[in-house]
Amino acid sequence: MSEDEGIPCLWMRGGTSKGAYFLDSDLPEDVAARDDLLLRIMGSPDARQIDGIGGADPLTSKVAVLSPPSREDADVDYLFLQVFVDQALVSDAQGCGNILAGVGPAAIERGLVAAAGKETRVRIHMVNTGEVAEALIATPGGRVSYRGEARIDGVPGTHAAVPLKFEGLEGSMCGALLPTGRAVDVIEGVEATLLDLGMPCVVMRAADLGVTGRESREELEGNAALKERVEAIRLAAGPLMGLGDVAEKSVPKMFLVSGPQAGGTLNTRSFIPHRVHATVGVFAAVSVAAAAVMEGTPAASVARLPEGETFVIEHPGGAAEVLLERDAAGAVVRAGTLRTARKLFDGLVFPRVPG
Ligand code: NQM
Repeated sequence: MSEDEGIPCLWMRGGTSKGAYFLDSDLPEDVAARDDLLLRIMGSPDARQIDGIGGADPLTSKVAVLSPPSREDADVDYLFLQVFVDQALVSDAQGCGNILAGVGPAAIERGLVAAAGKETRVRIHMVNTGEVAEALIATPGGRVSYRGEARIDGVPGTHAAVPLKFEGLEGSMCGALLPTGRAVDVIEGVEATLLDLGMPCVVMRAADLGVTGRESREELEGNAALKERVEAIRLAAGPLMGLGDVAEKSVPKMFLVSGPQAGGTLNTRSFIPHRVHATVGVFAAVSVAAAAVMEGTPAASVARLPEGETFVIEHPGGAAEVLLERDAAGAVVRAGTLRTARKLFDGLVFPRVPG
């Protein structure tokens, strides 16, 4: 199909993010041509993304590319791409657990996966990091249903629940849960945990950076000195985590943690990495929860640990629950969370003409 005729696109909310879901077969095979097309579709680079469908926020400038499974233990392949808003950059150097919530429904909508009974289990190969996630999708009468009673903070109303389960997330992009071999490093004079349980993250005490950790997204984004310091720490952490030069990457995510404010495990604000997250990333929340159970870490020093497996990660829009199942030695063997997703629009997208 030529660009002038439009490209089939599903526009969906996945968790607390929003993105364009494509079939791989509808996009150019050449990666540079694909990325150029996605920039033009989203309207990047432009702070307002005015000539594209992106929402002028990293959380609404996301892409999922779906294709038939390349492994036997999966039903569908999912490649996540972050389309930068104000830079001509498309990055596959992270996954995304919020957009993941829309992958099962999108795969069924597009006929890549057949609905099977009232609920369809979809095993999703997350191509960016190599693991397989499992999602349970409501499919009464053989069609995806988005209606239901599940509520997640950061999204108005209730929707069908999309439970997600993960295994083997350690070192998803960094090769090890603790890529420096230590639970605490000191960077630019700040204690930090550099870890990767599905998402490379740097976890620091908000107080060590001169803030309470209860500030709004806008307040933190307006604090130029803080942003500069966080970015300096991020640029130093990237190579230590085996990620190389991260100047043009959207990882690691930078977490400021503080004590719980609403009865949860701990309170977070995250730079992803230049804007502040309106809520919290899924794999990022799993990683921060894991940092909280490591002795001596900044996260452990502020956390109120749960009795059971449910960790409540507070964020600017409320809280997200993540489940961590640990073995006798304390290592996380399984993780999970509950999200919702919704089909917003199904049609053809018309990219800006190049040049
Ligand atoms: O950590 C935003 C999101 C994310 C990532 C980001 C995510 C995750 O909320 O799994 O979901 O950190 O860029 O969509």
